[in-house]
Amino acid sequence: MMKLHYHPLSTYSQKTLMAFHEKQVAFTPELVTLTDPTSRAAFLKINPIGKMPVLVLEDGWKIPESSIIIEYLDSHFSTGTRLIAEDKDLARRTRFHDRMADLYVNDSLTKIFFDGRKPEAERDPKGVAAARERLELVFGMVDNHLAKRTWMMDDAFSMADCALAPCLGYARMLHPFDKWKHLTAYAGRVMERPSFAKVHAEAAPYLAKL
Ligand SMILES: N[C@@H](CCC(=O)N[C@@H](CS)C(=O)NCC(=O)O)C(=O)O
Repeated sequence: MMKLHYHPLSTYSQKTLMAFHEKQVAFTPELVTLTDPTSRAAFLKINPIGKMPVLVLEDGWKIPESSIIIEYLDSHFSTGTRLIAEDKDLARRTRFHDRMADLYVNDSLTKIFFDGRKPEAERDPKGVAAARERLELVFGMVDNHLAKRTWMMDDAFSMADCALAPCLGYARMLHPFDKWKHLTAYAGRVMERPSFAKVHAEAAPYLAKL
């Protein structure tokens, strides 16, 4: 069976886990703990860049990058939710929202999260301020986009939601978004989505130890 190398607290891992659950595709979980030297060394052999998740197929082929893993799942499994529309224009729009969530929401939150765990002297207040400014901008854009939509791609749950949903769990703690009503309502729908609920439950014991 294919193996997913990931950690339950990693947002990019959560994104692919949601896709696996949405598509009802089975996999063997391989936990990566980057703070553990043995686990880290083993993972670097799989992905020298050191970023999770990575999907390893039965024939040994390795697929890093969360969006590429989802592209693989969606094109090889017709079960469950279609995550990237067949229509080329809808697919392009899905990929655009996926990029927005990864590059501007996820990476901004990551900056804030890891900065907060550094000793005072090593912190980067300017970088964190820039990350918060970007989040303000993008949350406003997403809120406006969601005003008349259930999911990022209208009525169809997609890869764009798999990318955004895990970010919102962390945003609640790091950069609350209550002032954006449509985004807040969307976050409520996300919490009720079984694929997210499963990911959230798997992360909970690890989150409690942070
Ligand atoms: N573009 C990558 C980003 C993956 C990523 O940044 N993963 C984080 C965890 S959420 C990671 O592995 N960080 C470890 C590190 O940067 O050393 C993807 O979409 O998979």
